[in-house]
Amino acid sequence: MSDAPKIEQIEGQLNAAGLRLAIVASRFNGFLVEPLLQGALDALRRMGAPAESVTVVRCPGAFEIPAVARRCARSGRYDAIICLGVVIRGATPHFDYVAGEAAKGIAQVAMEADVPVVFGVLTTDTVEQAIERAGTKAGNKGADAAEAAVELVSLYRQLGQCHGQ
Ligand code: INI
Repeated sequence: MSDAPKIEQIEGQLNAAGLRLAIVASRFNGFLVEPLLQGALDALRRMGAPAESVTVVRCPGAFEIPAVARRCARSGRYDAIICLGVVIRGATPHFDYVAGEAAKGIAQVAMEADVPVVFGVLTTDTVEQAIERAGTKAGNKGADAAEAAVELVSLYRQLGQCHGQ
């Protein structure tokens, strides 16, 4: 038996049973956002959230995701918001504005919301890199985002920072 003091550890559980979840999915690069969405839905189902507990909210592009996510968070209807989109670098600086605003905006919403708001937006240099992260070589970032959301709901509840707590 060690005499070392026991360190308190708090971590979230991956149990989505009973949770109400919103997925904000942008339509731009839809052929890549769709596998992210399917990955997220599959992960949620495996964690115990049936399809009826999930609402998919569509928006035009990644630039619009933060404003839509903010409204979802403020509605009080959801235990977590999962943001999904794909931004691919082009020949102009447009990418930097769209990707930057999406990342900054989602982070801002996450900081002010009472519920977890997670970033499942791919920002890549090429279509190939996005394909790799949308359910092929490098996993599925939609599924990863869904797991992060469910873990954070549990964590926030333990920390007493979730709405209704
Ligand atoms: N939106 C994306 O989601 N991904 C992109 O790669 C992208 N590019 O490259 O232009 C993009 N643009 C649209 C943007 O998100 C807004 O919907 C549009 O500017 C209207 O506000």
